[in-house]
Amino acid sequence: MAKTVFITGITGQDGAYLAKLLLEKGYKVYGGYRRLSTPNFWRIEELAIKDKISLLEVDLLDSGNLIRTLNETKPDEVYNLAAQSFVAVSFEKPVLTGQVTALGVTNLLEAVRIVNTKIKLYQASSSEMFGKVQEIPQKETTPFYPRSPYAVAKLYGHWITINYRESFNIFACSGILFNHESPLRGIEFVTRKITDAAVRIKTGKQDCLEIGNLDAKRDWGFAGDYVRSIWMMLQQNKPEDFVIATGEAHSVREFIEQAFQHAGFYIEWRGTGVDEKGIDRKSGKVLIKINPKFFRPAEVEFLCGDSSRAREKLGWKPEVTFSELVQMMVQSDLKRMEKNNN
Ligand code: NAP
Ligand code: F7E
Repeated sequence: MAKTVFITGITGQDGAYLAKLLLEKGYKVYGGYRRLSTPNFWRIEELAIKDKISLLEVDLLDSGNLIRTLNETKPDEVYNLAAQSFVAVSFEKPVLTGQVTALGVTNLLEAVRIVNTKIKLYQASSSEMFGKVQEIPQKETTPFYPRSPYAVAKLYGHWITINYRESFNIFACSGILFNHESPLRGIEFVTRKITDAAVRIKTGKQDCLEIGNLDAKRDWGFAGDYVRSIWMMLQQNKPEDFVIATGEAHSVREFIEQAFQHAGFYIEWRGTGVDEKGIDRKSGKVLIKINPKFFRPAEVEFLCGDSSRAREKLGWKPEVTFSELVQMMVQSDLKRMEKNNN
């Protein structure tokens, strides 16, 4: 019989890719979205799956709403992808971030505990929990050192998931996913901000890109590859936590260089610190400027993951390389620009 799944955060990047994957696998998919005055379904529309998903208004802050949702949908698997997921905003809205990204997880776990402890649950943990890294590369046993209210909230979500597994024998897994990007990435995150800007500058719609810390390094993978891993986690015989990463770290600077190259610009760097500028070699125009408003109160300078456990036990590996990812994102933004002319 076809399995039923309930995904929180269906309007987000991972929600869209995971729903597509599970529909292809024959699941009946329920997707939870929070009510907004203007619906935000562009990702599931772009993947042409909106009509195949049963969409439900669900807020992680409302425990009764979650209990009723699980009672009505009777899922075999629940994927908790909803969160206030933007690190920069978490410094401005630390309480809201804690309510949604931390306590929201407990609301959902409680709903599982009350409705049916046989439901398998996935919790979206994050490499941000490693923060000021205590070991290189980071793996499941690396001690955590969160550096933002977001990372602190995710750490709570991570441990409460483990606690419910140990206390109530719930099949709950936590995936410690490193940064994963795609053409469906939110525009506020650095990768999509860069690819969008490269295309807008190329088409004369923007003069330059204002950016923060050029030297932060991340282990960036492709979201399509990463949602495969989270489904695999729930198909195991016993619940376990996994690090998901490519094992390669690249800087924001490198991401800019490659993205701008795909848009036809060769960036040369001049100056230092906040006065550093990225200049187009051909025209001499300044295309990249530093704006300290994009610096974080506490930065995560370097992340690079070791996903050996997932590769061995799940048989997972990433398919898309860093260069392919950058190219895919620029090309998709170019196509969007041509289609929408904005
Ligand atoms: P995303 O695009 O920002 O999506 C987050 C989703 O959460 C959106 O659908 C959002 O709805 C929803 N949401 C926010 N507050 C909610 C609330 N109170 N109730 C219900 N839904 C709410 O994030 P993503 O990149 O897909 O990431 C998915 C999950 O993985 C998140 O938990 C994120 O923190 C975590 N994660 C992401 C990465 C990464 O690199 N992408 C890495 C590690 C972990 P709206 O559309 O209405 O805002
Ligand atoms: O920043 C630097 C910034 O916002 C990456 C979320 O999905 O991944 C994501 O969190 C780096 C940071 O992602 C700008 O300071 C420089 O060092 O793209 P980001 P993030 O903070 O790594 C983790 C794994 C998650 O769990 C989160 O949900 O880039 N940076 N200049 C900038 N970042 C942004 N956003 N904007 C800039 O202008």
